[in-house]
Amino acid sequence: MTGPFKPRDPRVVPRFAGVSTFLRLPLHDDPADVDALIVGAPFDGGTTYRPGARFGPRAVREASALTRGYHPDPGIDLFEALRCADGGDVACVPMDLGLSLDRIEARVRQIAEAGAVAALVGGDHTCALPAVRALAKVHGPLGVVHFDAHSDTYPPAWGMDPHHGTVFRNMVEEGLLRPQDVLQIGVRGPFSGADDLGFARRAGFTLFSAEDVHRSLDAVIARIAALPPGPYYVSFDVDGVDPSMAPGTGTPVPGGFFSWQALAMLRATRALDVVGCDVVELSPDLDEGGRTALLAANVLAETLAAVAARRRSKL
Ligand SMILES: [Mn+2]
Repeated sequence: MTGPFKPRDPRVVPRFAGVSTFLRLPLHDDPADVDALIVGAPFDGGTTYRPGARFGPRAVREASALTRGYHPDPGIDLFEALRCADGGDVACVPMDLGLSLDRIEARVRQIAEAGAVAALVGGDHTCALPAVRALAKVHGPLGVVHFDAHSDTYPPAWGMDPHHGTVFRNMVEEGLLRPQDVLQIGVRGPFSGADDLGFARRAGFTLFSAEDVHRSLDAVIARIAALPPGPYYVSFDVDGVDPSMAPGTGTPVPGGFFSWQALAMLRATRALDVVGCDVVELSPDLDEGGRTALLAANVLAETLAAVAARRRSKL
């Protein structure tokens, strides 16, 4: 084991100075040395509407200037409890979806085989598919807590499968999930048709709309905490959050949950064995004042803090 894996001290190096990294952490390539490795997946070739998520990792690194380590709930210093590092970016190829997904899968598999949690910063949601492929190979079928305006279980588009709106269907079809342990939170209409959520429901997913979150946040949190044992993946599409708080995304949908509700729900994942996570669909060119990037950076920190709290509870 090497390195302290701590952010630079902001009272020594100002937050606005230096080279940007995820959560102001050191760059470190080898997952064997850390508990969690954060990697960028700068790829948006699976996008069906407004592109730009390829610039997400870069924006999250810059927004990470304002992230901090001590989380008062659950009372844990993320960087004391968990050795984390910025593992750089996967070398995605902008005009080759298959090659890009293969490279993401290889990197996530390397991280998982080293025994570390893989934290992916996208990129569009297509990036979650190779991540889950890799994690399922190492850990077996996964449960998922999936935050999103969309179910992403939709049919191919223009003959293309996968794209960023198909990946949770692809995961079921490939046998990568425990579908009864999948929660989709924030999904909302209007839809293209009455059966838009049919695949998800038939697969056995449990769905909570954004309105469910607003009306019954505590029930949603309780449902997350009550998920059965097993390995889990946490997938966070920033468009689950209301566009007023997360405008920087390609396919916004009004009526989303709020950022504080997102963070509260992420905290509930401390009840789960999370082996991988992502934050995806941040499109910085569409962001106003960088607020969506700041949200994404905090989603990343909150998810890892939950991982840290889970480990502490098992000690
Ligand atoms: Mn999505």
